[in-house]
Amino acid sequence: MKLFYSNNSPYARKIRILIDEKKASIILEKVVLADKNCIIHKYNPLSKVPTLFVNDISIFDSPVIAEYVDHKSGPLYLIPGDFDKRMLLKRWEAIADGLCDAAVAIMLEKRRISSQQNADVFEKQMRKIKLSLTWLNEEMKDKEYYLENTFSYADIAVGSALGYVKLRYPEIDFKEEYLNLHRLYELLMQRPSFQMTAPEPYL
Ligand SMILES: N[C@@H](CCC(=O)N[C@@H](CS)C(=O)NCC(=O)O)C(=O)O
Repeated sequence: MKLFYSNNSPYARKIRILIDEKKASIILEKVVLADKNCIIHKYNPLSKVPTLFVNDISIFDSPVIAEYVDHKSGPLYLIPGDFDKRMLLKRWEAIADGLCDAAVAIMLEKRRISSQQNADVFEKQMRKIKLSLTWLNEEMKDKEYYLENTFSYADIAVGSALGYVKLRYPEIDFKEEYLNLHRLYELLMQRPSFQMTAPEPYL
């Protein structure tokens, strides 16, 4: 079983953290998406990371991979089997992924030459980021972890998104504006799985 990932992908970081937390035996292979001949083209028609290759098939995208990894590497399940709890968790993952989508959209817009950049894109995506952070922050009120105050894949998904937003927007003062999320990230960063997958500023 092999996971293809790239260094600072927040979607891939979720899975790398999950793999480490579950002590799942999966080989990690780093790819560079910008390479024209990147091996990912062979494993995923969408050429995206993360991609999991197992039993001669490729599995994507990250929510699907997470289900697979958690299910196949029990018994400490980080995604609950109970339907209602699972829906709460999936909903959190959806916000976390949406947060990453907005942050990535701004980053891609910034990479365009300045005369082609669209101010509306920045404004629209930044609004999504701010509203999502406000929403998540409110949901973490009086809690240590999101789901039943117990560490789960919901915290991994949001923690990974927070790490990415912090990397790309260091000007956002989490302690001042989103204290509950600041506390959550500090707590998560005490875990080796989060420490060893922390995004690298120069990439
Ligand atoms: N919804 C996907 C998003 C994955 C994604 O967009 N990954 C980015 C890296 S952060 C990627 O592979 N981009 C390459 C591309 O879109 O060509 C998931 O959750 O796995």
